[in-house]
Amino acid sequence: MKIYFAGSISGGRGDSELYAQIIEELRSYGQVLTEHLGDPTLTNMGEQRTDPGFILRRDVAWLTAADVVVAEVSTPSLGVGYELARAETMGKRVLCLYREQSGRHLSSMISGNGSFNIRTYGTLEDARAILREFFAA
Ligand code: 6K6
Repeated sequence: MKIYFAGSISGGRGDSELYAQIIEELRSYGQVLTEHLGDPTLTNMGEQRTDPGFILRRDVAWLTAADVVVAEVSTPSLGVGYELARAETMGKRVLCLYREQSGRHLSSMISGNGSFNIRTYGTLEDARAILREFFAA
């Protein structure tokens, strides 16, 4: 099972520790192609020396190879939105994990998309239970 995990980079790295914990959990279900997203040393500037065209081609190749996509969508991110749209076109199974936060709401472009499995959670334990359900289905 190849898993493409999507989470914010330039959109903000406030949830990077949570991404690392979700990635750790995802490892018990398969190979996570995008493990770098949980790297606490990765800032919202990304790897500035890396050619953006290279990153786009590599990430789309990983997305193409993935069996499922799991996106943490609590921090709004253009890149995650783009990946979700590409995943939809590719017909991938997609799980979006969204943490309720006061004063914020998930973009209607994501919440209104019936082809995504969108689940709201509070704690990491909740997220683990959602992942168990998603991978058992
Ligand atoms: C390389 C290593 C660390 O940072 C970099 C450079 N940037 C990116 N590297 C890998 N994936 C990226 C990079 N920038 C965006 N992405 C992809 O878009 C990731 O797969 C994320 O799911 C998503 C984040 O988009 P933004 O708009 O928040 O950056």
